[in-house]
Amino acid sequence: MTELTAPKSSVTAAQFADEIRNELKYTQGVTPEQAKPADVYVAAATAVRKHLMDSWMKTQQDMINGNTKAVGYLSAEFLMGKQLRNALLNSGLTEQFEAAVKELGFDPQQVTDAEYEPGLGNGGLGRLAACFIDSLASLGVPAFGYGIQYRYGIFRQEFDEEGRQIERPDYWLTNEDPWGHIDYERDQRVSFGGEVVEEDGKRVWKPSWSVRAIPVDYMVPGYESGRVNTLRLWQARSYDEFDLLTFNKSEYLDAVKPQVKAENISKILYPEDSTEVGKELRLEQQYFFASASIHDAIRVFYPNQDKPDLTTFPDKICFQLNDTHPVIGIPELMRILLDEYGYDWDTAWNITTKTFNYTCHTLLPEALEVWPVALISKLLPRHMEIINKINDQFMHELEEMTDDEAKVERMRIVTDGDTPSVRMAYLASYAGEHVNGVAELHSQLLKDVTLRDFSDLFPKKFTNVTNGVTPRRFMKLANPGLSDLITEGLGTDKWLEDLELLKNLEPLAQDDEFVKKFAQVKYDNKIKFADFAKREYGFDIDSSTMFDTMIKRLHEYKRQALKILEVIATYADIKSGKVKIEDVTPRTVIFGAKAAPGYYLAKMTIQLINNVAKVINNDPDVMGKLKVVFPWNYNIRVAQYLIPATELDEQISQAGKEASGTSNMKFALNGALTVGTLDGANVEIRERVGADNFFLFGMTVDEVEKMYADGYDPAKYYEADPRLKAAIDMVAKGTFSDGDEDTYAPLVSDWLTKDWFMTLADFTAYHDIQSEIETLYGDQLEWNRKAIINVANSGYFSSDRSIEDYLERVWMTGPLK
Ligand code: Z2T
Repeated sequence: MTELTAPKSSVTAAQFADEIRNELKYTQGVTPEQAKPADVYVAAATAVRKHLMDSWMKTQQDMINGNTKAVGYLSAEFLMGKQLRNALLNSGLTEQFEAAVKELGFDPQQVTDAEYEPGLGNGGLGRLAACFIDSLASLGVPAFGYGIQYRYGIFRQEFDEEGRQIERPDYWLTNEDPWGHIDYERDQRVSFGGEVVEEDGKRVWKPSWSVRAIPVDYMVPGYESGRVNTLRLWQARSYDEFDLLTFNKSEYLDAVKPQVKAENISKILYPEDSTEVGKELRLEQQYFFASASIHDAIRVFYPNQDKPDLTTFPDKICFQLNDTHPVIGIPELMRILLDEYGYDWDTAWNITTKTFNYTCHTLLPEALEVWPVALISKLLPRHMEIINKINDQFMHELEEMTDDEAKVERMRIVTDGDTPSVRMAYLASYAGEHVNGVAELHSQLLKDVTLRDFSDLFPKKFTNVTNGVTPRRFMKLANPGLSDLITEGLGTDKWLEDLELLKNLEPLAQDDEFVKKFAQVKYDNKIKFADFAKREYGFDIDSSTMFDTMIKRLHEYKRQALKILEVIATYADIKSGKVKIEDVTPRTVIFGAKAAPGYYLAKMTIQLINNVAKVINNDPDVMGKLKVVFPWNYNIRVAQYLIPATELDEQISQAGKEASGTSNMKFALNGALTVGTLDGANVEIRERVGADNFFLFGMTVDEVEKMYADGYDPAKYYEADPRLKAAIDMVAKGTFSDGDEDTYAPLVSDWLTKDWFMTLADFTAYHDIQSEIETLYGDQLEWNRKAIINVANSGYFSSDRSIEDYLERVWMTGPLK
């Protein structure tokens, strides 16, 4: 007989209920009768954590004693989402939990709702880190995630009366966090400032202030692997010495200043996604977690050794730099080896260059981190010396390699000029053993454009690892209906560990019975989302309409403007009578997006979408055929409801701008069809699911480049397409601002005169593809066949596959033996 459900823990529901009662009493101090759902949540979390404890301890032991190189995933962001359901799934306790909670008189849904979602990331990059540590644990690879335990995560988004975004602090630790545990006495001192002096012919750093980095550990349970890895997030605290020092000078109020300064380091996540913010505090954060993590790895792998042989360090662990945020770790490891352990430069360099690898997540020049030499010198003077020396060494090496002086000059890690600066991507590309992009097209463009000189001279460094997503959270947990249907269709649930097995679903796309079941699952998910949206937001959504979704950070390059302009154009067609209301395919257009608080045009786009919604949703002429909804505060929880309910997925960035995208993968795996450009991982998704099962439109990278070169004039497109003109005119004339023509003037002016991401140039093609979409949608059987083919061919986009690629191409390690 085939096994249809994941192996369970041998614990019975009754035993688990007792464990919860026990935690209610001894942790929460309440009786089951007094308990609130939040108490039951904390109790269940504490209980499940105990179930994971033996595996966690054994994994740590095996990691230290075994001979398998570990991975340290250094990331400023880990966007984990809620933990309870994931921990239950991976420990085989889901059914026991459901039964136990009901026995105690509670609704499991209410209990899991009581968990506050940790939002320690901005978007794709942070969620990728979370998917990767899930896959590392599931594959049994010894690994640490290293990051920052921010006190405030990504802001909570609200909309005001005018539809504008309001940011509220996300004080996520107000409630109990049963998952994070301080690892006492494993703290690290991280120092800043001061000067470097010459002592006995050696350079010695005399910092002026230090903070305590306290590790808070989170268990990362693997699915069916028996392994539990660690996510170690550092919290900044002050040392008591500081107030004593100041206190002695009897400056009472000043006494707490150093504390405040120290604790500020882990206070808040910077809310910018793919835009650089050259703030001092941000560099402090980066150094804080990079330094603490590297020291921690030395402590873990060379326990109780005063004079460890660190030439073996690259055999113990390799660090993956998740974008440039932790790149200051490179000069930090050099400093540790040179100054703390007394190695000579060449030995230190040899160790360091075998230890780090770098993943780049962008192509936008404005997103590449550059730190002024003056700032680094002030904050980390010894590191600046080391970076300068690395730069000198690099320049010499380059002069040996090439006669092209202009090229050597272009490749400087430390630039000269008015504001000498350090290019962190260049530092990482020189010192890192491997450099990778996050999708085929992105990696190619890195080699051809962004890091071209580097790839010319060091071609072997460069590789691609296409992103992936964890099927445990984004299929099994988010979409139990589809998961059960897949398991039924395949006769096994092994696909959750080997997602390529989905391929065997492909024949079922021709089985009408199966297709109908699939359609029913999708419909049920739409109802579930509509209920959720009613409960949480008060929206009235008609589940018989097409669910058309665009969820991602709000960015000009992602082109939410293209989507909303198309909606407006359709509305204009309805108002003018050009389109008969009977001929409109009923759609619910759903947006989810946060804008960086200082990103003016992005915030204005949010305001526009909200006001388009207000007008269209309330216009009787539309008869509910077209509806725009914008659930505020889009996060992992919303994603888990929305992605399984979506039928049409919007991936409409300007070609060459989206490094990969990962929601595109989640949508394909949950049976949505994608309308998209040839950008990021869309290219690979389309290759796999087939051109017939993907709605392609828009300019290619080459066409975009040519248009920039020839000079782009958006006004030409405005004049040429009457629908586009009508839509922009509506915005300009105040249809969505109570007649006020100023409200969106900056946006309109940008569209007509700049339009850097060529929204207007792609508008007509985007509209044309809509009729194809609607024709197909009219044939539900065909639509769902194509959706199944999408699911069947997207197994490649499991983050397990991404991790296997990293193991083979970058880390050169594998599972623990
Ligand atoms: C981010 O989420 C991404 C790139 C960044 O470049 C920064 C952040 Cl915070 C510095 C995204 C990419 O935009 C997206 O295409 C990609 O799928 C994701 O990282 C994961 O690689």
